Amino acid sequence: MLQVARARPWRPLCAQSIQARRRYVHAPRQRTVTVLGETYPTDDYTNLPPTIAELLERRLHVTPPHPLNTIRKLIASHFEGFKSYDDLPAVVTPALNFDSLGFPPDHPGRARGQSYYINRGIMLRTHTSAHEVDIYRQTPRSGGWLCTADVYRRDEIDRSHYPAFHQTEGARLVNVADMDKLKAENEELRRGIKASRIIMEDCPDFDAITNPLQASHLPETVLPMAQNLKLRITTLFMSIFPPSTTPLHVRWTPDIFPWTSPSFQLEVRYRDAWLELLGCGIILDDTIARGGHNPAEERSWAFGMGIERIAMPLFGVPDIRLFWSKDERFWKQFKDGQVSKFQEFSKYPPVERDIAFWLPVGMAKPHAASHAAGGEVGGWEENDLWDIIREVGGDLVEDVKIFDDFWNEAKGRRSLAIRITFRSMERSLERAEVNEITDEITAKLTARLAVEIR
Ligand code: FA5
Ligand code: MG
Repeated sequence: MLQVARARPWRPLCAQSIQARRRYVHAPRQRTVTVLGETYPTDDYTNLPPTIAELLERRLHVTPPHPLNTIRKLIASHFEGFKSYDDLPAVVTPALNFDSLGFPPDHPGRARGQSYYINRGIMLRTHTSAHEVDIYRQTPRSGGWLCTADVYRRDEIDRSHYPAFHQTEGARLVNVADMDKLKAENEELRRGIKASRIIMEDCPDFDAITNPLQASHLPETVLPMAQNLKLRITTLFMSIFPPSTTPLHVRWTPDIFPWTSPSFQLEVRYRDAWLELLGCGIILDDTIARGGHNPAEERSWAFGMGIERIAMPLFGVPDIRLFWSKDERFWKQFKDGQVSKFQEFSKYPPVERDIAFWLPVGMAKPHAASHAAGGEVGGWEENDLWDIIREVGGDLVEDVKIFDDFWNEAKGRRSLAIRITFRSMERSLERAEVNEITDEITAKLTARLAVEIR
């Protein structure tokens, strides 16, 4: 049985009274946390809510007929000869998740505000790249591999962001002596793309200042790799998305990752907006060496793609929460290995509730730049807010927006107002239950974040 000992893993809509829940709000931290049957000591870093710990048991990406399992298999069939790793545990060390990839010590991704920690030394992986170095060590020269897994991030709440999601990581090693063969392969792939209806907006393969080649790399051993990376991924999407009247429209843009250079991102046009599908790049020599290969002889590209982001347009799933549904009206619509259009169950009405509050005295003034960098402003961590709302409201929370944010000079305090949109995928919500959930969110915000309700 999976449980987090510091909290009783009650369900958001069970019949417990508000009083009992208030006792939970004030419960002291327990000494241990049990995740996937293992018990770990907690410390001042522990921030894993029971609602998230429960998700580790779902294993959606290897459970037929779930769409994510189908996507995983479709990707694997495109990368023939690549070895698949689909069963690596989500509980990892920060050393594996960050250090092995050269994340600097002050990288924002390491903050408690952005990642789920079981304790200082153990966390939930935030990306499948956590396994790169270990898998390279098991990969022969000129080999390729894929790894699909559930990953966890404290993130905002909306239709395409969820704190647990799935990624498929893929990588290919190529010997520097084989670049001519690679160029010939690229030509072949290019011909396939020209013959298809896909619209692909490319970006330069490197930029000397903003997206450079590595100092030890000659263009002739990197540019064919960068092209191969983009072409293999573009042809993957060509093969996954059936030809339709509206051609698939994707665009490449430069990106930045601590262990790749040059680096890229791919987005797809979906419902009149750009949806980010993946990040990728040419692996740094340091990481190649940590993975047991000789960087003077082997180049590697790697990508990490969000597979819900592929499944949403492919299966027509309008909201990322649906992938976690236990409702048989969701599960019954799919057949293992087959792509079919999801039929929305009748759409139930949303219910909105607003909460306005003062942040504790001493919190810094709002600051646009640090907001953009991840929401941590003067000790105020927006992700704490999203987690509490998600912990209480579970999957009934469709969206949360801050719609008012001001500084009161006289009080020397910052005020926020948030609007929570509740909607069930499965039924109409009662006003009373939404009120009860909202009251409980309010109680927890007050107890845990020391805010003052206005
Ligand atoms: C990464 O996670 C890198 N590890 C990718 C990578 C691999 C780069 C190998 C270089 C080499 P990023 O943070 O951009 O990158 O996430 C990758 C993809 O995961 C995104 O493009 C998006 O499709 C998906 N994703 C990210 N956050 C969420 C979320 N909250 N919900 C659903 N999907 C998400
Ligand atoms: Mg990204």
